[in-house]
Amino acid sequence: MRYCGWVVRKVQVGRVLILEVSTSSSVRLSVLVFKPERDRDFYATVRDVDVGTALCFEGFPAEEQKSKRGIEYVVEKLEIYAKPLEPLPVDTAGKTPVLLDTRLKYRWLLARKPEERAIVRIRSGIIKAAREYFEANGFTEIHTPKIVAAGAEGGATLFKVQYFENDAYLSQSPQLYKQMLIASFEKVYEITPYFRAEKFNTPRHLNESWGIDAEQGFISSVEDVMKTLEELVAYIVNYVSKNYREELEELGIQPLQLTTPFKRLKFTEVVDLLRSEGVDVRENEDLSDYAERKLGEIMSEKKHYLYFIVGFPWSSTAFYYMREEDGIYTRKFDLDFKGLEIASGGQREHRYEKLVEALKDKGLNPENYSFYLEAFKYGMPPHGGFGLGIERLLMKILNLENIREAVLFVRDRTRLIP
Ligand code: AMO
Repeated sequence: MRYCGWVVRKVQVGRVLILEVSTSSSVRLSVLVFKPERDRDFYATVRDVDVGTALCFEGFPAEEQKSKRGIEYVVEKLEIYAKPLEPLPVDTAGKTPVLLDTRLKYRWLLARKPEERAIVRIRSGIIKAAREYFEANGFTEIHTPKIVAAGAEGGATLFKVQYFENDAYLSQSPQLYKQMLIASFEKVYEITPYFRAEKFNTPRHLNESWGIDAEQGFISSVEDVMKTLEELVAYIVNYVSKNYREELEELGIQPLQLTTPFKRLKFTEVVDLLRSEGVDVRENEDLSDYAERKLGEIMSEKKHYLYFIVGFPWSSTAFYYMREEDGIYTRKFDLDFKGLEIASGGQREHRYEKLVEALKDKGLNPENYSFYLEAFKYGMPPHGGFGLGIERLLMKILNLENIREAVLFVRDRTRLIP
């Protein structure tokens, strides 16, 4: 076998030279052991190698595995590809701790470290699992525009771009487009960036984040959509637990095994529950971060780590969620994972007249949404869907404290490079 990677540490023990190499084949390091009498041909070359060097080697695992840091190899062939021009700005061997700020600046380089690599690999595992789930369940993958003329999630968080002679925006969500496609597909999904000009700097928000969006038609109730979401999340989490054992171990995370259904709580029930614990909550507003966290504690005590909150008040939601007959509540839900919202979704308003009314009620001009509204004229079935935040899910699976750790190149209030 040929392995390629980068030297993260070089140690001399007596006359034995050891190179610790980070390769793509495993999150575990490859420990290359060179003994002067056995490896005379390589010895001079290896002595010259610095931390950071890119190399490939062929070899076999040593009979006696003594290193705790990785898998020991006896090298049979060695090719040096590139030496570093200067010492590395960060310690890729993981011996020296790094501040979050430095970590975010050099994530692309620190990804040579097993822990950082493990996070990136598990993130890619989430995407793989989601695709597998959707493909096995009759969903078609779509791509919708990221430069758009109208927002779906409220004007305050739109990034404006100059689109030739017109004003345009970066897409906050594929919401309008995925719904339009329910005029021709029963089930669609998209793995997509969300661009949101949220001004606050929190451990849970990014200005460019990624979502797994789905939309399905011909539903009989919002339950059909919740079922898809809980199945998807359980599939992803169980897939990661099964296929990323080494990565989870590297991060000291106990693999989770989820079973469905997840607990469902009515929004009104949540209000009562939180009030009974002395938390200040309003009936007509979304839950605050504090209330969400508090609910997470209450639910964790009952061993409910993932739970839905269903039936948010109309005054707290976007225009496209279906309103109940009472006009006060909607068929919008959130899915929370230990006190953090990881997804939102719901049943949509599919009746043309009601949708126009809803836009007006939210102070929006239906004319700006005419391209979207048109899709509701030609046989739009009852439908619903959701958006699942990839970084938020990864954060919860790996117990990350800050959402920035869940993404390789961070876009937040102060970061536009790298
Ligand atoms: P919502 O705005 O709740 O719903 O977004 C869906 C999920 O995306 C994640 N998310 C974010 N993650 C990090 N930083 C952000 N700034 C950010 N914004 C959102 C969260 C959130 O639960 N169109 C609807 C979904 C639908 O109804 O289909 C929507 O976008 O995990």
